[in-house]
Amino acid sequence: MSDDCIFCSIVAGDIPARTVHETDDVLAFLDANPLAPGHTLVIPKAHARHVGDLDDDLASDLFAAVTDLTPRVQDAVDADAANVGINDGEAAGQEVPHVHVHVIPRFEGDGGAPLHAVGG
Ligand code: IU
Repeated sequence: MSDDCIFCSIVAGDIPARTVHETDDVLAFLDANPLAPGHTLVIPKAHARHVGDLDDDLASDLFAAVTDLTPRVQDAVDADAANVGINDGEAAGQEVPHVHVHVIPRFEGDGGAPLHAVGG
């Protein structure tokens, strides 16, 4: 846990979030400023700034949650597809310095931006 990390505060329950999935190591919640209905963030509970900071077990658990959740999130909002991605580092658009995977439902003809604009 990092004291000044907003996602660590969400994990600790100090800041409310709309949780959609939780295990011992991983939390998924709705993005507070969604780019589309159902926009979900999947995070490791342990603080890590970059994907390269994750150990193999945690990376595996995180990705397992993403593969499980992505079709469920799509179904929940009747989406046609999803952007699944990580902004890793400030220059890549990472605003919150705690690893998070965006799952952004997409709809045919929604005119939304592709992955390079996620969270940017
Ligand atoms: P980024 O990849 O670091 O740019 O994305 C950060 C995301 O975290 C962004 O989509 C925000 O809307 C989202 N977010 C949030 O859900 N709750 C918060 O309290 C804060 C950011 I700060």
